[in-house]
Amino acid sequence: MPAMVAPIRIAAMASDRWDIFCRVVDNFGDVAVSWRFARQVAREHGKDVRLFLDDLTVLAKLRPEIHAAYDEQVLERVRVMRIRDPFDPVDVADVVVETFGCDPPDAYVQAMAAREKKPRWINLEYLSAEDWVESSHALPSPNPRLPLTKHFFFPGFTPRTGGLLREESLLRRRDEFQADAGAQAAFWRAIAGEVPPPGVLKVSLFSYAGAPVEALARACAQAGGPVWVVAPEGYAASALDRWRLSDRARAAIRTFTIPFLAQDRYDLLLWACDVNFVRGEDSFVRAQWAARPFVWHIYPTDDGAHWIKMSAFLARYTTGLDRAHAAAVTALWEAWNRPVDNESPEPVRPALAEAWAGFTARLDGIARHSRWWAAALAARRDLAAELVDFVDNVLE
Ligand code: TRH
Repeated sequence: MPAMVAPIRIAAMASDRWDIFCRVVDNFGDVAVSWRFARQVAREHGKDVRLFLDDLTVLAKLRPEIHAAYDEQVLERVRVMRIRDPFDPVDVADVVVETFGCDPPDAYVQAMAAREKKPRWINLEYLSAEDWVESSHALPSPNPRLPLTKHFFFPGFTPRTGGLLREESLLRRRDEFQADAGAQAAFWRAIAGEVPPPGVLKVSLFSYAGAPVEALARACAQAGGPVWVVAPEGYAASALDRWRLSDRARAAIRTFTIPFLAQDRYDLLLWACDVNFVRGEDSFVRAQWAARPFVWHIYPTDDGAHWIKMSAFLARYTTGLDRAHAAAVTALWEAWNRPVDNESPEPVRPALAEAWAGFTARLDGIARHSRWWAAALAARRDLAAELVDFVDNVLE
């Protein structure tokens, strides 16, 4: 069957051609990060970008403009291509980025090796706050068989890493939205059908299965409210829907399970809420740019390494917070990441209700810190700019 190709509208673009490869492991994050990065390299750095995906359904969920059935289409100056098998490596790019070690198709790698001017080859890695990242960042890895060298590029929170994804206009749009009561009211009417009255604590929920959602909802109700809890379609929303509110609870808490939001509208939810529960990698970073208190549900690994990863971030994030506020943040994060079924051998953690009460009692201080933290991160160049500079000026 001939490839389904949408009409190509874009004019010939800048000299440097970038091909970005991403394979969907699970969830949304891998594609979410790859799309954001591709869009930024195309829009802000004028590169001619192709984003190759093995599954377009995830991007279509994040960007409803995408047709999952099309093998080739253009969105926001990015040519979105399906990784077809067999893969026909038409005109290898100047720069090849594989995300999260996804390995471009072998035929493409062979074509890279055959190219007279060897492409610059980057492996864009997962985000971690752990110390070892600094010593691994930008390291070369010569290919054992082919005349090619791959460089590892690590996102991160310190100057000796690749930084974080942050679009040029992001913080300006955030500040405009957070200063515009009308825009926020319109957003709430659109997602909840009404505007939260003044004084309501607005909480957004995005988690993996196993997060103690019901315990949190109960804690919100016990804390006396008023609280609005908003959960886009997913694990947390299903758990909220299953939770049978008692009359007393109904007085203090309102829950809203809403459709999955397009990626750029999800930012509005984070900007509009007072506390954001996020997960994975991309929403974790977006919550930090929202400059609002947040709680991270980290992707659990069987070996428990996720606790080390979370502690490494907490050690950086709580720097500058006094002991009581740092303890309140840590207690809630740890209680939230404790799987509902406490079979695991780990030591007993503070009850979620206690941790929630401690966190909300210190919310003003944590909110101030979240703004300081976002501003400190924003003082650094963003990841796309760092990577383009690395490729154009360091590797060239
Ligand atoms: O979907 P995730 O759990 O993805 C994660 C990461 O890829 C992580 O690196 C990997 O280890 C793990 O999977 C296996 O979480 P993440 O990274 O936050 O990506 C979710 C994306 O979905 C993010 O871009 C925000 C977006 N989103 C929306 O666009 N609309 C929504 O309504 C919601 C709730 C999220």
